[in-house]
Amino acid sequence: MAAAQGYPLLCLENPLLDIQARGDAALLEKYGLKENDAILAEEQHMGIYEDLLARDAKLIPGGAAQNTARGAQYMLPEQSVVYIGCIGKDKFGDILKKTCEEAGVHTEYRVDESQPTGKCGVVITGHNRSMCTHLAAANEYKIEHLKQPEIWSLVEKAKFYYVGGYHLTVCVPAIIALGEEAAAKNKPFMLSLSAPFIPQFFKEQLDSVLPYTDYTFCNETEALAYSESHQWGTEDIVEIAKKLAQLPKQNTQRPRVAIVTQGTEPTIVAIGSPAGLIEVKEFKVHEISKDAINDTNGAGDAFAGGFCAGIVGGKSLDDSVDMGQWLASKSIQELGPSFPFPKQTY
Ligand code: 26A
Repeated sequence: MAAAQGYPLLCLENPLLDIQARGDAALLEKYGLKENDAILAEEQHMGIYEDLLARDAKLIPGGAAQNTARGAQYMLPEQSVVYIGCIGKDKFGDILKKTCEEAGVHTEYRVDESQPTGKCGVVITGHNRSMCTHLAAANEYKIEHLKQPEIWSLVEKAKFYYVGGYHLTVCVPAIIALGEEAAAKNKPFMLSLSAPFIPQFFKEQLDSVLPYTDYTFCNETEALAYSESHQWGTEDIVEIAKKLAQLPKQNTQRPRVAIVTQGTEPTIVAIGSPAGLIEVKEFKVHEISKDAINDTNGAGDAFAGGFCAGIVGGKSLDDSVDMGQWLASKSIQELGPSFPFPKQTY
């Protein structure tokens, strides 16, 4: 049952179950995958899930923004986060729902009767992960679901929004509806670029929602892909962050903050201003020894989760970045996009 007072943070994207196993160069080559990438599965990729299961794959709840939702809830008081997306009527869907419940995240899934729950094949090689996603039911999210009175009332009650950029492949009108609501009521709207293929192949969709963003997250490869697809002519991450921060904005009451994570390198934060002056800050990551890393799948989602927890909790920008880096360092010590249990405190 939805809490009468709603949930301060509302997250939207594609609920997926990760099928994750260690792989090797031969497996990557068989499916034409790069060692560190995220793609949408096509016909020729469909065998990868069986291949991963044959390698003793683990089933781990995933979906980038669903990971972020669980991460934010990990650091916030109870009943702080609601997550929406579309699952199938099957065992995988049940696993996702249960995991969110256990993590304290309230879900309002649309359940599609015809498609199975989406899945993401994750091939781990060393500290890299290659992801191949079959969206299936996740692709069936429709604006009508968001506009149902009981869902829209949660949208109105929310005070912060986080959308995974991967949803740009699914339902742009839903993202815009959230962006409009956020801008009209001066509520922060946060979006991750998610993967290089989003600025490359979903450029128009991305550019139609970027004006709504108050916080824009990406990693260095996504920043470079954005710069390239927009012919900015620069590979300098600080320059790209500054340009992202200065892109046109719907809600002029807030500056845009562009946040670029770079693996173990410092996180770059650029803060725009109406006068065109841009402040740039750098934050060192929370270092852990290489041996302590389990896998980096979901590191960026965890960063966004910790950061959102900071913003929702009324913390400063600097503190929120630090919370993101703390949660990311915790997540990469776990298998897949998970967080330590019993709960550790920041
Ligand atoms: C549309 N695509 C490609 C995707 C995803 C995705 N989540 C939503 N949509 N491709 C991979 N992921 C998720 O990213 C997480 C790691 O950042 C995986 O499910 C994984 O949990």
